Amino acid sequence: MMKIIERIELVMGDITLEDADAIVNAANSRLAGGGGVDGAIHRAGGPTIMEECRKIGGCPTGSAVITSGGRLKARFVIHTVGPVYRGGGRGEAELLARAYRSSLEIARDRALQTMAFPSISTGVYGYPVKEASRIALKTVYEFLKTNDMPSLVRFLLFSQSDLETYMAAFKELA
Ligand code: AR6
Repeated sequence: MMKIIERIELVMGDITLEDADAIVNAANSRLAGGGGVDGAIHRAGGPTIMEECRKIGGCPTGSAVITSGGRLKARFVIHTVGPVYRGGGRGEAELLARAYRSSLEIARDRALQTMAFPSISTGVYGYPVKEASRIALKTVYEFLKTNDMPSLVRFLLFSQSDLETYMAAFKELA
């Protein structure tokens, strides 16, 4: 049996270039597109992703939906919605954990082997990266303990500083 920790990778880079079965988008609840990683995924993947999002219609905070990957290398995009950070006392931690869990459940149910996450909620939505990284890694770690799929989860961090913050949280895991 592969150790759980070996099924999690942290790298710096652009998630739109990832060659995974699915990449995760940090979307908004209207699935309306926007800036940040959402804008980058729709630009790189082309208009079919937005057409599918329109048909789906929306996604509550903490939930996730799946579309094709359009022109991306990734076969699918899992769109999830993290919480807007409002100080931490409004259930943000649980909602952020749920966003990760919902995405992982979709990947598992589709029998996807590999998936890549950005750092959900830590851009426009203002979640402090240190706290968010702990929640992200803990949630993925706990999920992988009881699920064989996905077999590999990669975090695509967009800056050296985010990568370092995630690496520190990763060391606290096991
Ligand atoms: N690859 C990987 N990470 C990226 C990329 C990329 N190409 N581009 C940005 N990031 P954000 P949120 C990082 O703001 O906080 C949108 O408008 C970015 O540096 O994309 O969940 C949506 O429509 C940051 O570390 O997502 C929503 O309205 C991380 O991705 C809202 O923003 C997340 O930042 C969601 O806000």
